[in-house]
Amino acid sequence: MADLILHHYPTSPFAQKVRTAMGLKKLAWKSVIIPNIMPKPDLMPMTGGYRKTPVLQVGADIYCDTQIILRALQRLRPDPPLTPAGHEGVAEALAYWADRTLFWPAVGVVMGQVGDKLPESFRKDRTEFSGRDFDPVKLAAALPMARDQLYAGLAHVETMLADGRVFMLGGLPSLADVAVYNPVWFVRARLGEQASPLDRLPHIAAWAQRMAGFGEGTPTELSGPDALAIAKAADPAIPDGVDAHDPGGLKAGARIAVTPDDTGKVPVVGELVTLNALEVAVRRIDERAGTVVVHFPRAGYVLSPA
Ligand SMILES: N[C@@H](CCC(=O)N[C@@H](CS)C(=O)NCC(=O)O)C(=O)O
Repeated sequence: MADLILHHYPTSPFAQKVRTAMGLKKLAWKSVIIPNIMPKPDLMPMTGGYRKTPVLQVGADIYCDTQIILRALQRLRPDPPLTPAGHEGVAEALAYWADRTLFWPAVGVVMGQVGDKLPESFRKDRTEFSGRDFDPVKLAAALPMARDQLYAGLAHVETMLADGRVFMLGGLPSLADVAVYNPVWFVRARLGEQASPLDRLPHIAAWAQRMAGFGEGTPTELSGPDALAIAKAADPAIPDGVDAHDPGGLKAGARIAVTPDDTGKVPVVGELVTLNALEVAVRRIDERAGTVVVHFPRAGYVLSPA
């Protein structure tokens, strides 16, 4: 069974989403620490330009974005499930809602308070990454708005937990929990457990302790160059194939670009090998990584001919 190799850095909330899933599943995994700003010289040969954190590597298969990373984890290490039987759709939908609506307000809450303590190189990188000026003064001014948005979103989760259930969907933890834990963890880690608006969400506070209790599984360090050597020595898994009736009309083998629709909008170009409602994957060849297949979720990604 090929190793699970996570390319990440400790302070990344989206990486925490995956590390918590590793803990929930009690997995052993390899940890490659990447820089938190560009350049990322050992990651780019693998992804072909995708620069976000985290990335999961399994041999010569490279999974970009936590949506597809967690689906890959689920397929490769199914027990215990991240999407309990009968709750798959609701778990995925809640996770996507959390990724898209809770993360940025949480970033606003944190950066509105510590933005002025971060180095100029980080501020410059995040301005480029997000297309929005990372100006500590503007971030501090926007703090009340970010706090209110986070409070409004988390209030729904507080309501779910208020009936005494242990996790968001009932007695078992799911993808929905690890996704909501990402922004909650970020605020707790950077500002403390009592930071506003968490101080007004007691059910979430108790649930967050339970989530922290899963830990992060068992990571072992690996270097970036060693991870590249593993990719080069491996063959990608046989791809799922292209849905001939996909509404976009793209055909297997087409040369396409896959680009995130929100931040870090760097196109990844390759030959289309998988396309369905949930996934798009391209094959590409790199001098250092060899032949790799780079997988993305379909939601949140723009496909164009290249
Ligand atoms: N939709 C992506 C979002 C990932 C994301 O935005 N990650 C942040 C860190 S938490 C990032 O890439 N920041 C810039 C960087 O690490 O270079 C996912 O689910 O993985």
